[in-house]
Amino acid sequence: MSAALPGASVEIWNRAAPPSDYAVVWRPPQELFDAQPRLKAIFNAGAGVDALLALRLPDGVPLVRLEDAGMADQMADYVVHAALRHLREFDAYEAQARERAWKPRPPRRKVDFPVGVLGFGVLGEHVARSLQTMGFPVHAWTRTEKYIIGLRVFAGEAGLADFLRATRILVCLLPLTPETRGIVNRRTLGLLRPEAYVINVARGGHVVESDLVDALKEGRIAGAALDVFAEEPLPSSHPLWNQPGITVTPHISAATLRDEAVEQIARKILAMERGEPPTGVVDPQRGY
Ligand code: OXD
Repeated sequence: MSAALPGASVEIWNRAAPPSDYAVVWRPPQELFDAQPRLKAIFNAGAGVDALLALRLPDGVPLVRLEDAGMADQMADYVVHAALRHLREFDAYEAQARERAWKPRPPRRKVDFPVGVLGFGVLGEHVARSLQTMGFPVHAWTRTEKYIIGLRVFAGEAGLADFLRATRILVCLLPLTPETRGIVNRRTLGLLRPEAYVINVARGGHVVESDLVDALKEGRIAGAALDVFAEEPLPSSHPLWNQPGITVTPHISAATLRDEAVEQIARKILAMERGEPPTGVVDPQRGY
């Protein structure tokens, strides 16, 4: 940040830090905001702001999230990989290879694996387009009505059931808000196409983990690739660790890239200093 903003005084936050104009944060303590009365903006060094919105933030100070900043590509890699790995049954081939079993399985076609992307922000759109480029049929679900070229969109509570019925691979890329918490649950999993697969790269709070495990055990879904969990790090005793069909990764689907994040935040600070409003400002009512 110092290199990107010559002339600015940049400090690691500490309790005795003087009042600052801008805060760049990731999961900060409440104390930081209580001790910083003069902030002009808060920059979140990530895409999801759920942890921040759980705090008491100063009134009227814009909260700005990262927009892409190198995360969309990583997210697309992760989701496309998980979808292909499921489609082409690599888990089964890896198990067969351990037994030295040469056993080709019947081919599966992408057309039979329509992907439903929950959430269509910057990351959701890039992921959806990447899946389309790979040849998957893709549709999306958004909170409010949207017209998106070349992609079927289901909207709102009214569109959710039809969205799920059309989905065999469910990708969650929603912000975590009171409305979206627990959205992947027994009822919604039950509406998916048979042998559905779930990819969660958003927040653990979107998925009712016990419902997911039950759906898997009861054969209602085929499996899941999970990058995020209700409790992180995932406790070593958690049943998700050794559930056949579930792939666990440690919240790595899209890391904040330092150079990209610094460049974006510095650009927005400079814009604000010129009196221009930054993009990516969170609407606290909406929750993203
Ligand atoms: C983010 C994250 O929100 O890394 O950026 O989870």
